[in-house]
Amino acid sequence: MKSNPERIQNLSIEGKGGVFKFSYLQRLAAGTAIRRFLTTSKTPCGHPKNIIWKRQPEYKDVHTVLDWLTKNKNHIAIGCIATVLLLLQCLVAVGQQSTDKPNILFAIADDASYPHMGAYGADWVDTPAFDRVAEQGILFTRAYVPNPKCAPSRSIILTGRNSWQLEEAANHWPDFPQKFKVYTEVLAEHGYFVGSTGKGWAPGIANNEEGAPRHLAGRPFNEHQLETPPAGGISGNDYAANFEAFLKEKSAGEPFVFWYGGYEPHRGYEWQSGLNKGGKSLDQIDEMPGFFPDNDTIRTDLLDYAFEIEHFDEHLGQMLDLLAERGELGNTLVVVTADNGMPFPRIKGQSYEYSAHMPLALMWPERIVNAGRKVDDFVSFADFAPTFIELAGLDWEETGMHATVGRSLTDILYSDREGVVNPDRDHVLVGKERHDVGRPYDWGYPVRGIIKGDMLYLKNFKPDRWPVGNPETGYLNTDGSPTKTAVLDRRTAPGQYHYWAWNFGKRPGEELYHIAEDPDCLHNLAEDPAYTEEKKQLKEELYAKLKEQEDPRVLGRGYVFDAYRYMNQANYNFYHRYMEGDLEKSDAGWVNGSDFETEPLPVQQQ
Ligand SMILES: [Ca+2]
Repeated sequence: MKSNPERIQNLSIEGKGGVFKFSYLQRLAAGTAIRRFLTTSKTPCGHPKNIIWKRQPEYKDVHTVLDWLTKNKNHIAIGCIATVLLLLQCLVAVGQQSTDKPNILFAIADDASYPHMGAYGADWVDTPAFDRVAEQGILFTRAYVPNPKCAPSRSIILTGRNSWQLEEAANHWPDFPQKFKVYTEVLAEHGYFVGSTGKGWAPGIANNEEGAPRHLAGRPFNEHQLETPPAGGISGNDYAANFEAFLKEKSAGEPFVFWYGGYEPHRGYEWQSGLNKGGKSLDQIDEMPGFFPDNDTIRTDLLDYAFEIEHFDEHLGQMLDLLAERGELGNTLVVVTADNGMPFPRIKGQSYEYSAHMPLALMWPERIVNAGRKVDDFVSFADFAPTFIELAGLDWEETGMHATVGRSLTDILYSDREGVVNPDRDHVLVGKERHDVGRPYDWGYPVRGIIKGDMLYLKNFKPDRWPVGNPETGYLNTDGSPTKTAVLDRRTAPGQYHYWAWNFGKRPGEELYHIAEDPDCLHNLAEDPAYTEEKKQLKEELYAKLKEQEDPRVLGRGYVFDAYRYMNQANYNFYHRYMEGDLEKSDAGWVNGSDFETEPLPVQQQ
């Protein structure tokens, strides 16, 4: 609906009682009249309100109502016309609001690290759709997910809170607390058409009071399937067709919020799909993380990862084209990112630079000026929900959601600046509790940290625990892969032990890295006297902020996170059930049988 306030303001209608002009003063009085109208059962001229409404055939359409009024002007008492016009004014206001509300397309890949999108210069990953969003919008260089694992990452996005503020939802595979309302539920209550396809909030259980699923990412649209997915390991979901089905079900003019949750590039991969189907070559990879040995196996694995990112991107491209064809791209905020770092050792599920640093591009053609900007402000995933709530014209306090630590990104969206737009956005907090099982008593590996400027400080609260899970249960917080196998093999290879130690060995209580110079986070500066003061300041700021956020881990109640039940019945308490022979290696289906150490490991020689 396109409203035309000027036409309404200048309208005159002749009725039995004379000429009614919709004057400026009457416009001013409209608010009072409408409030009175809405709180009484009759119009000023004595008609029950429902008659007025029934007589307006399609009251949502201003022009239809105007036509109806004009045709019926001689049969309506002038008082009623006045009332209808005042109502109309109200509807115009509502109409303008809904026209102004942007649509939101939130596209999230599953397990992709910064900087593995073409726009960041990764030549071995071809992502024309992501690059288009960056060129026609904003490319972010410092977007971080506070907790780099599927379920907690998505919980942060949906609630605008850090994972340590979400009780059970701090963990992977949780029972998502009913008390935490999410932005999709709020927008659905306020006129948005809400849906999702692919991987929504997962994995875990999120039910309402009646025990029915809440569908936190939005009502699923998953009916359409691909005839043949491009490679084994790639989902059969025809994401773009399901987005189209969603749009077809939406009423004209209704704003939408849609969650495109690609299952890619989550493992598993079809071995050599990047080489054989993606037309890639091993020498295209110009950088190899320093914590991996450089060999053809790992390069091949990386290309297979790239091939899956490209599938995610291909469907994003189809969605952008579809919106453009429908004329809806201009007023759609498109957000493209991933939930956590790539599914490789020392990355996904850890708290390092590759783990938490995410690709992020936003476009909104009608509102973002100076498109093609690069922005260096620190952005946290807790910032998404406040952005969407503000764009929907709502105050957070009225949503019923718990208080957010995020900050709406509109200061960046509405600015024309590149580089650092808002110097206050100078850090991000990170942290984790339990991800995958694999330690005695389903313990987690608690970490908190802060990324500020060029530095990453991490506090490991339980350095006596195995950071990726116990060796005898297969290091379960790293998905099985050719790279994982290659690194595990290095433990006993002469002169290669350090690869195993970086990826799977125990860690000290504190870590400090200069991520600009050492993005691989290999040179721990925590005990370097040159960094004593800097470390102290970062630690103080971290603890002060965590206390402000009432994090149980720094308030002496960290044990609550270990006590929350891991909700996957198939493999909760995996350590004890496996060690006692009740479970098999194959019950941890995301790793390989060869990942389990069969001999007790020697004392670690770090
Ligand atoms: Ca993930």
